[in-house]
Amino acid sequence: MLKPVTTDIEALKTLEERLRWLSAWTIHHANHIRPNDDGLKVGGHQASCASMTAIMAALYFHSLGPNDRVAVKPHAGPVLHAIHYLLGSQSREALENFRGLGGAQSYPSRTKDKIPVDFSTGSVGLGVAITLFASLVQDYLTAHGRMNADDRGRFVALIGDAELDEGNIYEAIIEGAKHDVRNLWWIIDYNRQSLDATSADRMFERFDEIFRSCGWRVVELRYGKRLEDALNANPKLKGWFERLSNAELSALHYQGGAVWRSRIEAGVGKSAAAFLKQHDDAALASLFTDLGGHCMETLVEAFDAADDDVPTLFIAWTIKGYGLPFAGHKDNHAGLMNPTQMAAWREAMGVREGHEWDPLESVGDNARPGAEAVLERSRIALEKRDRSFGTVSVPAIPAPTGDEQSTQAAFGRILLDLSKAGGELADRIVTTSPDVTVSTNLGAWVNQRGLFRRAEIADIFAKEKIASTQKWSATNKGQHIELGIAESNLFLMLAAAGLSGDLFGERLFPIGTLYDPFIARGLDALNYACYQDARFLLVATPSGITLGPEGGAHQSINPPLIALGQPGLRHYEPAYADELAAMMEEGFRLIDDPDGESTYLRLSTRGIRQVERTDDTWRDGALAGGYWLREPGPNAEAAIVAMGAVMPEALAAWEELRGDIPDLGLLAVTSPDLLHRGWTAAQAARWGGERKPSHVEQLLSRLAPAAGLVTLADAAPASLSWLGGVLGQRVAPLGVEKFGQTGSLTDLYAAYRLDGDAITEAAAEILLPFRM
Ligand SMILES: Cc1ncc(C[n+]2csc(CCOP(=O)(O)OP(=O)(O)O)c2C)c(N)n1
Ligand SMILES: [Mg+2]
Repeated sequence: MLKPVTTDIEALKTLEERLRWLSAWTIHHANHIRPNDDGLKVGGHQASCASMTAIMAALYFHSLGPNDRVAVKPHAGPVLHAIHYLLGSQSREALENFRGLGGAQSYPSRTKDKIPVDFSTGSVGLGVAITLFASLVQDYLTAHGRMNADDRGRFVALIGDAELDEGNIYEAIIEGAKHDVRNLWWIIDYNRQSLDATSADRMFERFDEIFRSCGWRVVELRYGKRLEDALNANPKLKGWFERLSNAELSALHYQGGAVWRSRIEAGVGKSAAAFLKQHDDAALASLFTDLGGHCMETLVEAFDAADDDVPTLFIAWTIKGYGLPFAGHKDNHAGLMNPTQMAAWREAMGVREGHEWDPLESVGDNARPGAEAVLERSRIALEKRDRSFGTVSVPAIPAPTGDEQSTQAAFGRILLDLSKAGGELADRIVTTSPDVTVSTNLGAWVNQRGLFRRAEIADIFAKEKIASTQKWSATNKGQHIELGIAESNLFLMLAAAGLSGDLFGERLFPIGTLYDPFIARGLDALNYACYQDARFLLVATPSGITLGPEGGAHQSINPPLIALGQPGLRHYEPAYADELAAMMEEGFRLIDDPDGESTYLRLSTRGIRQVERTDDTWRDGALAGGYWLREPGPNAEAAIVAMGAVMPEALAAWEELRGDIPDLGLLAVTSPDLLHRGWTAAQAARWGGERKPSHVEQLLSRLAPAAGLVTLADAAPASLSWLGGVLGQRVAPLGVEKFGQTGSLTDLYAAYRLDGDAITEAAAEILLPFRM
């Protein structure tokens, strides 16, 4: 890691003040100065920023090197922007447009902000945990010889103390302990306030124990130098101070010197008399704000001391709203200084009116060269490496052969074939699963490519010659990262591995597998991964009531609807193995395409008879969201529209009904998501004068204008029922609306109306207007 030649504490303090000013001013400007045409509160968090300006100054202007990556506490976004403003990498225009369209984002965003943001944050806890998985990806890349060990960086999370209530943090550190993660610094802005109020005292010291037991070093920065000296000189005062509850302490910080004095007199008595005599009220208030997270010497010393790769938790005591009029007030989370308070503070900071945006305004001639030198040094230290990471060619993926196949088995087969064939793509695939590796058919791939662990782990069962189809030894060359059952971790792992090109200059092709209903378990982390534009394949299998005897707790209903509303994630639901092969090829291509996205494959364990293909014309349609599996005739009054594992029922019904409905068509939908997107995009384009119909419009216009659609999906019927809105056709939607249960396929399809009888009845219903 690149370190500055000298440590200039005074310059860092100067820069800390500038960060506190600029972050508060950016928020103030957006709320009180910029014209506001809709009357909505713009907002921002001046107190949350002031809480960690010293920590961030010490970090960015002293400790960070070019390979280090940081997840910034969401509400300290304006401090990150101020840092880049001082470094010259953020424009005044973006700051003036903070929280406006195209301006600096409220919470750091990799995709929307113009400054380099390593990890987006916003949903508290997730930004913290992703750093752990990014460190694991770094270890993976170095072990695989894709990254030079000297280029390894440190992953830093700047954490609000209330974020420690988020369970995903503990799920992550438990997984991290198993994988012996390193090069992590998690720094808690321990201001003991959350959004609503001051935090509960009962957790004090518990966090240390939790982290220590997961192998972390815990460094508590409770006192600054001045306060530490004063308290050490007076043990009674120290004892009294340390017994104050979070609420009492915050209230005192808000109330100020006179109240500190009377409380100390009452609580400590005579032995504090000399101490109180030496300090006037202002000095008292200032002394007690000298907590570890505000003391530059303390911070720099602590960061310098942690120069190994042991994962380290810093608990830096701070005051929420440090230096601002509402410091310590329990209601200050979204509090904004009013113009009068801001003007008074501006005066106190020595900022001239009209010069509020000047980067080094109020920095005297003596201090300026030092501050400029530190900034210059930091600019060099933070310069990002060139991250162009080339492209990987995706080979054609042949469909597995076999008259009867399930999409889940075909998935396992495709990966096995890819592994055997070898090549660049196969070598860059990294698979991961939360304890469902075997049951999602990743087993054969893992047997070929092995589990990844930094330190080798022997397969005891194999060593003892106990028969098993599954090899379970791990080496640092393995390509499967096994996770415990914590689906949130799966998505954070996919997010980190899916950003590896940008973070490390090496593209990986991550594939995560889980059971379809448990997407809901990690949904926020999935959304978080997509929000950052991480690229991966998500293979959710098995799905739906087609799971039969497994029962309702494992039978998913609504994931296709989730996918329909999830940006950055393309849903494909194949019925046949050749469709799946085409979709995986497309999914891999999309991972590497700058304008691509991630892909969600919803698969099934139901073995179904494969269709005979006479040509390849189905392929483009399947990749675009649907194709006519049985072409409609010229005057089709109806079509069956089916998706995924229920295709045999649709085909059988088509055979049976086409005597009565001669032009009946069967539309295989492979992605409601893509069809819907294409539909709305075509409408938007028509608004702009372009008249090209969308894929779904082209498909459905093959039917008579008043034709009816029977839609069929092993999922919420709304996944397909919207198709009626495209050309105004009648729809009889079949699908699953109640929780599933155990049963044979025949029984369940009959009970949930996914069988031939249900299709016939539904067809009769939609044909009624024609036939009356
Ligand atoms: C998952 C999630 N839930 C709720 C929120 C709303 N929220 C934003 S900040 C916050 C509390 C922040 O407290 P803390 O982490 O201690 O930060 P600080 O005191 O430094 O502002 C809450 C509840 C959120 N951003 N994300
Ligand atoms: Mg807090």
